[in-house]
Amino acid sequence: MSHVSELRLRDASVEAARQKLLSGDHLTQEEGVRLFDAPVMELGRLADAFVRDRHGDRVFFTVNRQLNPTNVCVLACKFCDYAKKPDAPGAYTMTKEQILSHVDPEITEIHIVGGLHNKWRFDDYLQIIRWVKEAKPDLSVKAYTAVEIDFFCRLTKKPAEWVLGELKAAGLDALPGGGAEVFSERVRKELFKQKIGARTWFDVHKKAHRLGIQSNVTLLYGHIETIQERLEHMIQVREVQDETNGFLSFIPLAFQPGNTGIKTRNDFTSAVDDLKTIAVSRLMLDNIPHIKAYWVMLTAEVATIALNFGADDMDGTVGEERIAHDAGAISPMELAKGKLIDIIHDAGKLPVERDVWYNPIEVYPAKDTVVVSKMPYLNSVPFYHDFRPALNEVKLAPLMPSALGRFAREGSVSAGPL
Ligand code: V47
Ligand code: SF4
Repeated sequence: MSHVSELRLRDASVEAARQKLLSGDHLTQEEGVRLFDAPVMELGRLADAFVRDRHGDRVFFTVNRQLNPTNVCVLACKFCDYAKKPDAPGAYTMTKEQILSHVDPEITEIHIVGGLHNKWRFDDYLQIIRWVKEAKPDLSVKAYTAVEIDFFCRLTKKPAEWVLGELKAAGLDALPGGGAEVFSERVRKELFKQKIGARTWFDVHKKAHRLGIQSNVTLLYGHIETIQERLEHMIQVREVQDETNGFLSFIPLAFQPGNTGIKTRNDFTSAVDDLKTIAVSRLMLDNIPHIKAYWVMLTAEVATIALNFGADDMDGTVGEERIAHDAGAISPMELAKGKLIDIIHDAGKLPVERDVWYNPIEVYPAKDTVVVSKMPYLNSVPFYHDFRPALNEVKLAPLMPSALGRFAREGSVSAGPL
């Protein structure tokens, strides 16, 4: 029995989606459109049941820093308030010292993304990875979007496989999901016509997956795109995932209007639209392991609720983020680790600190909470068959045997088949 199979729903479209998912089939674009029109709470119940079947009560986070080494960019995407021309006021290029000041001792992951600098060579970008890895060899490095990788191919006149191989040798661990925007030629021509489209973006990610570099994928929503275009975007991602299985997480990015002129300054996406987009992403992308509630763009408040609408990852502590904040994001620059843990407890979930590949590093149950490890193996099914903890104080955490043994020894997990 699963949460999805036991769920009783009143809305016909959400119930039809439930039946379809139980049969193991992907939802169609039309079914996705109907979900966007469905009552938000019903949609949330199905997405939450779906995510509970996969991840139990776990919500992942990481102790990370965002590093945006330069905002100088040869492109000028209309939705981007971050990029500057080289001589424009506010243009910056970090020194080695400034870059290394982002490598705090407590972080386990660094996320590097920035502009396409008019003077930098590929080696300057490689050097940044080498510096941070030298400073902290156990740091996970998630760096450079497909847009940057394609730029490096142009700079070096080498194929993406070579560029990715060099980055990997320098210490790259995973690719972030940026630069995907919306995979619609109509939107591309309107908002970012100089930038790579869907074909090149997917080509880079497929090549990375083949080289054993896993990646994320984003959707920039809440500007001029239609609901149909959001769903087409999700379906394209799902098709590539069926082929490569290399995507770790899907990240809906709520558009920050800032001074872009696309919308007025305070015309942020509504919380209902944010929650529906998270929930529909969870249900459409049934082959992607994780959905991220990126609090920087959603706000911490909406991200907290999103953890009951299908999201199972909060990204991380982040620190000094520039892209969203230059476009007027109202979230703080950083959330302390303790605050992230509190947010996840507030959502009634179990905080799990992770590495870039979602291996659990630490489990943080709330006071008086009992954590039971639900082993994700078929031979463990009898153990859990009738196990339906009625109390909110019992949290389920699917864990592999090695992790279960370690957390049981450390005392953060109370029971499980050992
Ligand atoms: O590609 C630019 C977006 C992205 C705006 O992989 C904007 O774990 C909203 O990709 N409003 C970069 N978004 C950020 C990104 C990301 C963030 C968090 C986690 C991960 C991950 C990736 O930011 C860009 C672009 O799509 N962006 N301008 C704006 N005004
Ligand atoms: Fe440059 Fe990226 Fe901004 Fe486009 S979104 S202008 S490529 S920094």
